Amino acid sequence: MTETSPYARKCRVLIREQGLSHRIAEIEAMPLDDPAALLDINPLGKVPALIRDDAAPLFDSPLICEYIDSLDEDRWIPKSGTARWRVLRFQALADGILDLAVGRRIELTRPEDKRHTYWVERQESGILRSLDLLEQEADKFVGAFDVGAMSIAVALGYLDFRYPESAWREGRRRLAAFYEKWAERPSFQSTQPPASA
Ligand SMILES: N[C@@H](CCC(=O)N[C@@H](CS)C(=O)NCC(=O)O)C(=O)O
Repeated sequence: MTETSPYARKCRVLIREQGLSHRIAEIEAMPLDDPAALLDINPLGKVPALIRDDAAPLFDSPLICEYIDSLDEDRWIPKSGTARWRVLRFQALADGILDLAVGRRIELTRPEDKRHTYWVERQESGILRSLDLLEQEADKFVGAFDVGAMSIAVALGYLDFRYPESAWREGRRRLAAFYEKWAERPSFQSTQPPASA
């Protein structure tokens, strides 16, 4: 994991919320350095990745969250029914916001003559449309403690971290109030990305 990765943060928050810190160790790996220890367990070269004692390593945060959730009685991903699809849908939307926000940041760090405004604008529009949908549907996840709500809070935290100038709260009162509550939780406080990164 890296402390700045929002995908890793989803897994780290879940580990804390489910009281599993004594069973899962967190090892720092910088994916862009291509460390052999990471490539050995995840050929995609991305974090997070999870080593298990008795089975193949896992990668991709939705899969790792599903695995972590299976280790505890208190389910943050319902096993079946409408609730399962609601939670997984919100996780997919939150992860999609992250994909767009991370992609946009990569695009913006290129030298100006190599940047594609088309992609930056497309990513921006996708983020804004998704935030609007979340504001509209807030009653479906506000007050819930599950992987869907948690992933949304992690995505909003990432916008604050990497786009401090973003006015995502404007016109999205319910989403802003939802995030404030999550940001106070010990699982969020102890997984804050370092201010200097
Ligand atoms: N879909 C993956 C995305 C993971 C991901 O893109 N992680 C970033 C760090 S924030 C990474 O490792 N990037 C290195 C790379 O793309 O080569 C997940 O949900 O875990």
